[in-house]
Amino acid sequence: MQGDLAEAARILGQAQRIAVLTGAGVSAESGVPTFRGEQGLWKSYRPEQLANPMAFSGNPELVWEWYRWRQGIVGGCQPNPAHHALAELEGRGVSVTLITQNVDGLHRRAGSENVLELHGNIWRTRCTREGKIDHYAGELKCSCGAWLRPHIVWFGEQLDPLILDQALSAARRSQVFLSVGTSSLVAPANMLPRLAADSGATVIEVNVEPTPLTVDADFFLQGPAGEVLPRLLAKDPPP
Ligand code: BJW
Repeated sequence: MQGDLAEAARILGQAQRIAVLTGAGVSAESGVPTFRGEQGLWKSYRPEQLANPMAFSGNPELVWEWYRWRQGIVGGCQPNPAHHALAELEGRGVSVTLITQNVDGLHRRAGSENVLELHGNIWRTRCTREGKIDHYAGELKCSCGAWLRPHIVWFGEQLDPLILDQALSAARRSQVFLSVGTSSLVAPANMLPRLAADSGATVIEVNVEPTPLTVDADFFLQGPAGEVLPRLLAKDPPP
């Protein structure tokens, strides 16, 4: 019973508390490359080689060059029907917590407000000496003279404990947990659907291909998020 969109839509429509986890796939149709596809490569580096603190301390200019390239892509992208469908869901008077692994800011640009950015935001910087967080303004050095770094959670780094706590509690409280466009490979985000399921939630996965979560999901709706979500979240879902 993995692919029944109408039944999944019916259960979603009755839920009062919904948690949504999104990954790079939700922004793919906006033109933002995913991490683990061929498109995710830049100058033959894999994201894991650049998105880590060792890479930054060894060559901050190279890591910043990658982030500026990505800022250029994201800056030219617009939210797609998947982002808009999720923003519209928030306006329906039910509790919706949107937990995203994406750093592109497209959910907020689509109008979602209750957003937890688990892995940070590409438009913010953090001083490597003082920890001060700011909007990216083109500068790579702080006024104190230290390097600014992207305010992003790299491999081997801990997530903001406050944001992670909020995500864990939203997963535990949810009646429906929706996982969209994520490979479900990266921890601790990939633990959230299982936590929700253990707390009694119905887990619905939307992806173009199966992931390690698929066997445990109650529903697996295969297809592009920009096509599946507007149907799944329609006010009058198909009978
Ligand atoms: C579509 C679609 C369409 C396509 N519609 N679907 C060894 C060394 C170091 C760390 C570890 C290690 N082993 C394990 C770890 C832990 C590590 C981890 O999980 N690694 C795994 C890869 C094995 N995790 C961490 O390091 C985390 N920290 C941590 O655990 O701290 C603990 C700790 C405790 C004590 C001390 C110290 C630490 C931090 C993880 C941070 C992840 N950061 C990144 C990089 C951010 C950089 C940046 O953006 O610049 O975040 S990794 C990268 O993966 C990025 C993403 O947010 C994240 C998830 O990827 P996502 O979103 O799932 O994308 P893809 O590309 O993988 O998948 C896209 C999916 O969409 C696919 O399934 C497609 O099919 C689908 N799709 N089009 C619907 N139209």
